[in-house]
Amino acid sequence: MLPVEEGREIFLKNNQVLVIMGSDSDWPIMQKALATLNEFAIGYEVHVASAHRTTDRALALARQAHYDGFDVIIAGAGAAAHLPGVLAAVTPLPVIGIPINATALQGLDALYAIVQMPSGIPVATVAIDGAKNAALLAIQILGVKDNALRQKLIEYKKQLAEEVAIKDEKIQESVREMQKPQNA
Ligand code: C2R
Repeated sequence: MLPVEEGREIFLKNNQVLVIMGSDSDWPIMQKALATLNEFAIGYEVHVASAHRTTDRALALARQAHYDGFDVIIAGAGAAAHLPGVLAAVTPLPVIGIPINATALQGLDALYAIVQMPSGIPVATVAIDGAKNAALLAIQILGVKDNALRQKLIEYKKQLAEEVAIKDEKIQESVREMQKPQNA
């Protein structure tokens, strides 16, 4: 049973992941997270909201998220990326931050802003533009209590390993080719 705060509505939407990006300019990168959530058939809702430009809206989304049935928040932002940390400040849900490469500092500004959270308010930070990993981490969090999803993750990792084995075989062929005597 979800905790009920006075005056707050509970409205379960059956979407497990709330995705927020600081601007629509983050969309090309953020789409990669959505593609991975689609691959695992995870329901999500997506919004543009900014801790700087639409502070009240960003706070409202984060404060409402667990009442709406979300389990994880993914937040992507570039530049002085305060968004993920501000969302994390007002939600009990885990927040995964994606530093977006959006300025002359090529994502380092966002990386530092997201990863260097003060003690007490963690944000799980993935690589610069690492939207796919953000989705995978969200799915792994959801998989903690969902055996079917965990099984899908096991299959996914097997598939990754098979792809590496195929790459290794191709490289072996190239190496054999290079090692053939030249003027045979
Ligand atoms: P524009 O392209 O709209 O100028 O945004 C966005 O995530 C984007 O990467 C440039 C960059 O600013 C970021 N942004 C933040 C925040 N709001 C927008 N870092 C925030 O509240 O942290």
